[in-house]
Amino acid sequence: FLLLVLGSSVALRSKVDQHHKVSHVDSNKYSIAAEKKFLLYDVNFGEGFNLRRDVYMRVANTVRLLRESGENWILVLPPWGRLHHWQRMQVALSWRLFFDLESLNRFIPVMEFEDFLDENRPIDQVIYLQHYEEGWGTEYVRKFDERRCLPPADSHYRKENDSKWRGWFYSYEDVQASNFKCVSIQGDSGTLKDLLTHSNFSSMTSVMVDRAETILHENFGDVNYWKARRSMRYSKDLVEAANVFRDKYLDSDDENDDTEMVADWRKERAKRTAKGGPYLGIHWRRRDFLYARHDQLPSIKGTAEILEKLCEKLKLNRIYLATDAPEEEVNELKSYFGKELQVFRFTDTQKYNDGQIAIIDQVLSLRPCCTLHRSYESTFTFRIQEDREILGFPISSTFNRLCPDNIPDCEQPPKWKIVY
Ligand code: GFB
Repeated sequence: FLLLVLGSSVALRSKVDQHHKVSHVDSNKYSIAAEKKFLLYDVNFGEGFNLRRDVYMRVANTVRLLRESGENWILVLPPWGRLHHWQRMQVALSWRLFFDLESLNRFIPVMEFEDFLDENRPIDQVIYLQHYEEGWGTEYVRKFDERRCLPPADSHYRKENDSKWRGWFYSYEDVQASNFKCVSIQGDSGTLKDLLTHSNFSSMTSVMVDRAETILHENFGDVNYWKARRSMRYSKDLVEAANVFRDKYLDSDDENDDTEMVADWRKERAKRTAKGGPYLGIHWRRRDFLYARHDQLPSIKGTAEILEKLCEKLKLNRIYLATDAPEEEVNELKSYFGKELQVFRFTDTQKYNDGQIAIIDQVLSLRPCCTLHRSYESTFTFRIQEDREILGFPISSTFNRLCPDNIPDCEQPPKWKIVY
C-alpha cells in the first residue's frame, strides 16, 4: 500500500498560498554571524496529524540544541499531506494553514518549504533514519551508525542517471538531493543533534532527515518539551472560526470561561483557574482506532450512557462531539439521547480542509468546563489535554477517559502536567 501511494501520487509543485510568500524567519532576531544551515525532515507515511505534531516538537528541540551550540540552524517545515486518516487526499499544504508561524518562530526559526525552494536552495543530504537490524541489545544506549539501508528505506529513494536522488519530497516532483545515506539510530533530539554535527555530515548546509519519528524526546514533559508545545499555537483563522461557533452554539467565550491567552506564549504564567464553557467535550476516536484499541473503547451505546450520566451529574445539556466517526455511527450515538441533550459538531468541509477541521474540533473540545473523556491513548486526545494544561484548567477536569463497557472504573490516563 505504501509503495502504491508513493508511486502514484507525485504531484506538481503546489500553488497553495502563493500570495503569502514571505519568509517567516525573523532575520533581525536570528542574526547570528554563523552560516545558515537548514534542517528538513519527514515522517513515516502511516503516522497521523497529532503524532506528527509530536515529532515536530522533537525535531524543534534538536534545532534548539544545535543553536545553543552556536550553529545557525533553521527548521524547514514539512508540508502537510497524504495523511491516510484524511478523507480528502491533499498534498503540499503549508503550515500557516494550521499554525501560527509567528508563534513557532518564538521558539526556533522556522520557514515554509515553499520559501526554502524559492531561495533556490539545494538539499545536500538525505539521512534516512532506521532502527538497528540487530535490535536494542540488552540495554538501551543512545547511538548512531551509518549502516546498509534496510527495507523500506531501499525503496523510498532512488538514484537517477544524473546521480541525483529522488524520493517523495512531500509530492514536489522537481526536488532532488545530492547525497543519500541510511543511519541506524537509537536516541532522542540530542542524539540527532550529535548526528548532524558528526564529521560525516557537518559540512552539509541543508540536510533532510527522513523517518524523524525514529528519535524520541530528550526529556519528555520537561520545560523544553512544553516550550515547543506552547509555541504551536493554532492559526488565528481557525481559532476565530471556533470562537464564532462557541459563541453561537455553546454559550462560551474566553472572557466568561477564563481562557484568555496572552499574545506571546513566552509571557504565559502558571494558573489553574480556567472555568471553560457550559458544555461537555468529548473526543470520540473511531475508525482505525477500533482495530488498534478495540478492548479499550466503549461501544456506541456504552458511550451514550456515559455521556448522559455525566451531563446529568454536571447539570449540562450540551455536548461538543469531536470525532472521526462515520455519519451512521454519530447518528446511532445521538439516537440514544433524550430530547434534552443537544450534540454539536463543526462540519464546514466546504471552507476547511480535513486537518483544519481536526484543529477546530480540538479547539472546541478543549474549552468546555468539565471535559471528559478522551479516547484511550489517542495522540489527538493528548494534544487536547496539553492545550487544557496550557489554558490553566484544574487537573481533575482534564485527564479523564472513556472506559470500555465492561470496565466502568478503568484506569485513568497519566497526568502529564505543564512545566514552566
Ligand atoms: O491525530 P492522530 O495521529 O491521532 O491521527 P491518533 C488521527 C487522525 O484521525 C487525526 C482524524 O489526525 C484526524 O485526521 N481524527 C481523529 C479526527 N479524531 C478526530 C476528531 O475528533 N475530529 C476530526 N476532525 N478528525 C493514531 C495514528 O491516531 O492512531 C496512528 O497516529 C494509527 O497512525 C493509530 O492510525 C491507530 O493517535 O488518534
